[in-house]
Amino acid sequence: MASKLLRAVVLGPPGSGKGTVCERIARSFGLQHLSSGQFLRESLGGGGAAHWLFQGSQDHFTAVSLMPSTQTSSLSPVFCLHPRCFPASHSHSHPAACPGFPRTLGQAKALDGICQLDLVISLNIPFETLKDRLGARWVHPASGRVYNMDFNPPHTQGVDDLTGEPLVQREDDRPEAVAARLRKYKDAAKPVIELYKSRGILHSFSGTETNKIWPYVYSLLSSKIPPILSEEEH
Ligand code: G5P
Ligand code: MG
Repeated sequence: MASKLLRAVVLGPPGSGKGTVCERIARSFGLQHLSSGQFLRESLGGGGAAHWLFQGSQDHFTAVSLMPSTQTSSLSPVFCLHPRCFPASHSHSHPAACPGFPRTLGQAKALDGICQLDLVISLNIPFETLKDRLGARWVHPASGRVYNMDFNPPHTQGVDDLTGEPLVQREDDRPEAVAARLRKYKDAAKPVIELYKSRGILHSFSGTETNKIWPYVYSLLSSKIPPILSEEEH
């Protein structure tokens, strides 16, 4: 079993299940779940802060700072803030799983200046499946909890299970917005995927169901770091 920190990211198009898979990784391996999209939404909702800090819990955290220009598409990570991010000699085995980052070749190169990734998990899901999933997604804005009317519906329709607060549909889940997001993702992601493939660290998982992909992701990570939950307990 490896004893160093594992640096991993999860990539995939909108609706591919990055958030769902990372939430399972976080619970199964005792990690913090970081989402660049969630931070972005919170920051923009809060008036467009000029600076975001992504950080996990305790002393094993990933901090990536994004400095926006005028458009979200030109975000670039500028530094990994904390010296304890990805320490070279660490006595524990803790991965950093960050869904949706890096999203462009520029971000991938900037990340190279911060650390070398060990593992990239890429989710390949058919376009039609993505559209269906996003159309049925409901979120709890305050926590980022994600539901799907087919896959993981809330106990009571339209209401968050934990807080009882109303669920909303994301603005960018409207069908016309989804099509534009998918196009944008495809163009930006291709060179990123190629880069990690050429480095031999890309692990691609294809399918239409997260529950069928998950055992393979779990098995891959379990071979590198010790889980705290079994595969079924996510
Ligand atoms: P986000 O928030 O990262 P996207 O577009 O990359 O947004 P998104 O939409 O959040 O990704 P996801 O996390 O990949 O999708 O998918 P998910 O939420 O887990 O699953 C989608 C739905 O399907 C959910 O309802 C889930 O319950 C359901 N589901 C999961 N598995 C199954 C299944 O097997 N079956 C079924 N039926 N349902 C399932 O980023 C938002 C925007 O911010 C910007 C970008 O513009 C991005 O579009 N952004 C960045 N910009 C620049 N740089 C960055 N690094 C950026 N990060 C974000
Ligand atoms: Mg997400």
